[in-house]
Amino acid sequence: MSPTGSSRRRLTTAVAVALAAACVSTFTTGGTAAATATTAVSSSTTQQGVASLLPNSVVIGHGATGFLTAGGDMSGDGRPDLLATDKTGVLWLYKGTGSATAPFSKAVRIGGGWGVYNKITATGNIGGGPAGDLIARDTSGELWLYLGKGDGTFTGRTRIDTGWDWFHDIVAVGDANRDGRNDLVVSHRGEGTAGRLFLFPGTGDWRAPFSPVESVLTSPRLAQTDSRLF
Ligand SMILES: [Ca+2]
Ligand SMILES: [Ca+2]
Repeated sequence: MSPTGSSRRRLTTAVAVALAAACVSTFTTGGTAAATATTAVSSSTTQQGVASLLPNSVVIGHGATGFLTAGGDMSGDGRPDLLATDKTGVLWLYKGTGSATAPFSKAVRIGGGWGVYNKITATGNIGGGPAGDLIARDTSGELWLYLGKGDGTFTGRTRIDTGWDWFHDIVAVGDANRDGRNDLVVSHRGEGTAGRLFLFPGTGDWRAPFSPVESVLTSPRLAQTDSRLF
């Protein structure tokens, strides 16, 4: 079912805000994973004072050459964590500490074999389990769910869909439609002049984690070959 015009505008705004909020980390070239604390420049003396106390960037690790994703608490301590893969396909967990100067603990090895995926996204709790979950797409377009156990590890994977190689980007945006459950936004560049943006509303049920897809936006910008959501 397609959203109405007004609801589509609200949804598009919510998605845009959520996407901006999701972009809290950068993945730099040269094999360095760096978390960047965004510093807003303000004319407010108070805000300037606070901003002066914050670091511009904190290097948290080296050698991550695959995926870097954040967006959920995988360890069950209430603080968001970071996940990264290395060139050998090993997945590493960086537990959030809540400290601006040392925001993540030393990497903990989760396991190997993650090199079969061409997209890994930390979705937060999307399956109704005790902690943040992972969505991963393999090279044949199958989509897999890893339920977080709450101790930094995950259950065995569950295949939740096929044909997801049609999408170029898969981004966890939190609760974009404000129903209390986390969602996914995906894009398709299209074969013509306009690409499309879709919302997969979360259900909170790992056995069927998404409601039917909703078309959110059609735009020529999404058709550009260098366009990326994240
Ligand atoms: Ca955590
Ligand atoms: Ca939702």
